[in-house]
Amino acid sequence: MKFASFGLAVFAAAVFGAQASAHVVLDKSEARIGKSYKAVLAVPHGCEGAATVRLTVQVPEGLIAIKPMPKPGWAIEVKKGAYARAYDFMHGTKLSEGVKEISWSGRLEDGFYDEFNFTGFVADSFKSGDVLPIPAIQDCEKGVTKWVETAAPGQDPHALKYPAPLLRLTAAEPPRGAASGVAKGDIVVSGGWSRATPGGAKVGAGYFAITNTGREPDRLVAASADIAETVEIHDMSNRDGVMVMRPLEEGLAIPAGRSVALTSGGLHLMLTGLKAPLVEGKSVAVTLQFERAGKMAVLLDVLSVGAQAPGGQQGAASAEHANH
Ligand SMILES: [Cu+2]
Repeated sequence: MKFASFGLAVFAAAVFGAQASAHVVLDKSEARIGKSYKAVLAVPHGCEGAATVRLTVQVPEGLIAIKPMPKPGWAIEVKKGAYARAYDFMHGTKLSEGVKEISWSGRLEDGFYDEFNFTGFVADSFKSGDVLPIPAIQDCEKGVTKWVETAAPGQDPHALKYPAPLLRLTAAEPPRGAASGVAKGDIVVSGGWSRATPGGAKVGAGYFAITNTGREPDRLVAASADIAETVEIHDMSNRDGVMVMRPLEEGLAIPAGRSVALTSGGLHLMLTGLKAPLVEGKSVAVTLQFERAGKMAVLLDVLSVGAQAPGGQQGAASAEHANH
C-alpha cells in the first residue's frame, strides 16, 4: 500500500499539477506565540467526488482556549480533556484543560467550497519557527480522507498526499515598553534588545539607548539581571586591529540633555554566567542603576543570534561573544 500510494502521488503531481494543492489547509497559516489565533480551515472538495458530511479537527497540544465557530446547517460537537500541563493564559490566569477535538457535521457537496473556523490562543511554551500540525479528518458520504500526514525528517512535505494543515508560529511582538521607552526621573531608556544564545553560551549582551532629558548629568553605575550572575557595562574598541573590551569601572556618563547609545560593536551590557539561554522572541529583564535617577527595570527583546540591530540587517554574530 505504501509503494502504491507513493506511485500514485508522483502520477498525480505530474498529471494534476494544479490539484496537488487542493488540500484541506489553514487559510492563515501563521500565528504569534502568546496571542490569540483564528483558524480558518478551507475545505476545497469532497472525497473523490463524494459530499463531505463531517470535518473533525484535532487540536494540537499548546493551542488552548479553543472555541469553534457555529455554522448554519452544521452541528458542532467538542471533546474536552486535560492539557499535558497548565498554560499561562490572558490576564494572568492559567488553563489546564479545554477543547481537544472539534467536529462539524452537515453536508458540503463536492462541487462547493467551505470554511470551518475556530479561535484559540497560542501558549507561550513555543519558540519562534515551531510548526504545529493540525490534523483534520474529512468524512464523506462515501469514504474518508485523513489530512494527518507530516513529513519525516529530511522528507519533502510536498511529497505527502494527505498532509496535515500546518500552523507556523512566530515570535511575539516586542513588548511596548522596550520599543517606546521606559522613563524614570530624567532618564529614558528605549529600544532595548539582546541576542539569542543557542548552544549553551554563558555570555550575552544588551543594547539600548539612554537619554537624559534633565539639566543635570547622570551616570549608569551598575546593572543586574536575574538570569545572569553578573552584568557589567563594557566598552569595545579597536586596538591594533583587534577588538578589545574593557569594563567601565566608573560607569557610563550620561550628560545632561544628551543620548548615549549602547550598540553592537560599541558600548554594551555584558551578561555573564547566564543561568538559562536567551530565547529569540522572548525578553530579558535587566535592572539598571543610575546615580541620580536610581533603579530602573528594563526589558530587552531577544532577537536572532545573528541580529545586529532591531529590525536591521542580519549578519555574523559580532565579536563581543567571541572575545569573552
Ligand atoms: Cu563585553
